[in-house]
Amino acid sequence: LRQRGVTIWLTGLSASGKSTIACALEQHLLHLRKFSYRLDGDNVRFGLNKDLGFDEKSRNENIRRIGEVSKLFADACCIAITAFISPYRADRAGARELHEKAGLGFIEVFVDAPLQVAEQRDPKGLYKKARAGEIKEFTGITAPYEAPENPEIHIRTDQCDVPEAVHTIAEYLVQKGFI
Ligand code: GGZ
Repeated sequence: LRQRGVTIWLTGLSASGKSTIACALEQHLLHLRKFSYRLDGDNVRFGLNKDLGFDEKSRNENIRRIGEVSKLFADACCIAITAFISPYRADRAGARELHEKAGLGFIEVFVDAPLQVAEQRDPKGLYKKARAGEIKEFTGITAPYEAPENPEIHIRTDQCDVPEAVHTIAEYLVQKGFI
């Protein structure tokens, strides 16, 4: 039986917990011997998308390309996990449409931490820099984040830990027959 291709699309503010959850989910799937691949800033923004910045047009293009690449992974019967802010609803809808038109699964996961919580975490000091005006167009501060209205999964990272988040996503995958 071939694995059904699907993309698990994590969206949320900087420091909301996307990368942490994506890594833990990838580990979990690895233990189950499921073929998965994680796309995040480290392997996309420094390679394929190194020509792109953070203005609105660049983010649109960033997400368009990631949508196409994750679709290719899903088409290869992989479980693609993407961890990008993806702040614009229309861009996420575009990625979803690409998958659905190709008969591939698309699971939008809202990794939800209140701005105040994300800003308190500030693991890289980026919020502080944004408040000081040292980073322009910073999501949540000086650039928009359009929260999902109907995500398949909604995870509140200020109310649950990483294993719980992974469990929620894995349960959904089982329920829908992806794993
Ligand atoms: C938001 C920024 C910015 C600006 C640099 N706004 O917390 P991080 O550091 O590790 O993750 C953030 C990452 C966001 O890149 P994405 O490709 O996920 O963004 S988008 O989907 O909107 O295209 C943050 C860092 O890059 N970063 N400048 N201005 N985040």
